Amino acid sequence: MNTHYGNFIDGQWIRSDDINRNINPSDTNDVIGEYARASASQADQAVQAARNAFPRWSHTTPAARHDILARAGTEIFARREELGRLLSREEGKTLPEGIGEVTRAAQVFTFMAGEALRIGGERLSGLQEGSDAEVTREPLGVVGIISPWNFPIAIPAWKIAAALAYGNCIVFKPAELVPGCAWALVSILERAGLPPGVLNLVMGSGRTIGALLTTHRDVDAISFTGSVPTGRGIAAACVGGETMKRMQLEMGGKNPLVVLDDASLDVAVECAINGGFYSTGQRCTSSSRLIVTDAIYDRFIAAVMRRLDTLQVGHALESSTDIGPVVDERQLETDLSYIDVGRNEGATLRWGGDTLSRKTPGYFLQPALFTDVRPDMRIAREEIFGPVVAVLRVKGYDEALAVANDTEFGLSAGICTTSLKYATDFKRNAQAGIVKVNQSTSGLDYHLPFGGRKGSSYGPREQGHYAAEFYTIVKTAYSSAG
Ligand code: TXE
Repeated sequence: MNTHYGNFIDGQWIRSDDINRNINPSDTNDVIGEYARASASQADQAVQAARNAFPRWSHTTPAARHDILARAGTEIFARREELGRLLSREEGKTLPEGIGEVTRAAQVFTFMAGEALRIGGERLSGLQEGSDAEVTREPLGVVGIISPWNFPIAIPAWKIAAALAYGNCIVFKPAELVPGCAWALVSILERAGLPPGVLNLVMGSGRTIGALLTTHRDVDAISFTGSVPTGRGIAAACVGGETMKRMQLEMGGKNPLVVLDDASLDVAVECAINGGFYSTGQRCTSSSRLIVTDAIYDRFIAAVMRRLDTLQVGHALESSTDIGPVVDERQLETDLSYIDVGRNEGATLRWGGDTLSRKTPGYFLQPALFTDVRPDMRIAREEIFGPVVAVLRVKGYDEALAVANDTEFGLSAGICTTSLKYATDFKRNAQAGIVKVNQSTSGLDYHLPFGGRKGSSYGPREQGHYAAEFYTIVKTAYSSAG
């Protein structure tokens, strides 16, 4: 008998006969639990509950909001090994990666607890004699949070913690593949003392429950992370219905890592391995394009392949594993089809690319390294979202920058160089929301703004103090002595 996990609506855990079996991608015989799928009418109840809870929650003291968020952060941190294990079991990243992600979620709650206290405004002089002006920030109302599978606790954490810190109520719809971390997070926030209705969990399909949130008249804003096509559809729904919703969309990436002749080889190889292949390449900030200049090219490729020889692909919970499985069968098929596309386009598959058998049935894929990739090939242009990396050879820095920017995306961009001149120029001219010098394109700090440009993102940044730009609305008040 598998454990049943319900939805959370207006402070009640609600069971359902319609269930989603949560399967471990490292061992498809392992069922983590049965998670209730919400119906459309339950999602509607969740929105109403959030709407009803909003007047009181938005007027709670900052201290009360701080204490709830801080208690949640403390519990997440104390349970990081157990929750990290759950995360690795349902998503497939390695146990150290899973524990690291849970630790990050705890840090986000602790930081955002402080934001509840730090939220302030400005006082200015008005233009009329005796007139004062105040600019303050108020919560938006009900926020729909729609999250992807690749960071099952960190992404919900940075959206939920920010929404709550600034006084909003939430209906949260996690990705179908990772309900376990979502359920655990909501149950922690319930225990931390959130009043009923402030945070509601509706697990279920994007096309029904997610779409309902994006068109619902009582949802004021949507924060979404996921794929580009879904993001585009959500954007149209948010402005095309009865209400014009505020939205924040974090979507794909095709992030370049430029390696110049003067780079430290060790640093460049570690950046490429970490950014390209860790977390099974399933990060929106992954370095899926390595853009390498002529003189270092052969040494760099040889060194990357030597490192790939040392990496173990296997069960996410085994201590010897460096790279866990692909998240599910559909994503594995996508990865394999792009490996075929790369071969058919004339790129050279220099390393890996085959599926692997392990003791348990799972979606194990060798990392794939393609060389002789041209900028116009699909494997250089489209987000694959797997451990498949394209290497593009260029003559020098100017060509490297042009190739790096030749993409519809603009999330993260990295350069490995010891030249101050090129590092400075790259920071100025890379068309990306995040630029890294001698660091992996992945791996971000929770107190700094996160988001991209071009086709990668739409709307204000997430994380840090910048989260206030999305989760609050500005009010300008004028007053004179009566
Ligand atoms: O994303 P989706 P999925 C990319 C990556 C991956 C692909 C599919 O390329 O292969 O997306 O992943 C909900 N209205 N990224 O299927 O479909 C859905 O239920 C409202 C990149 O997870 O975009 C889930 O909760 N919501 C990305 C969320 O949207 C809808 C991270 C994301 O689902 C909806 C993850 C609808 N019509 C995947 N349809 C990154 N770059 O960070 C679906 N959803």
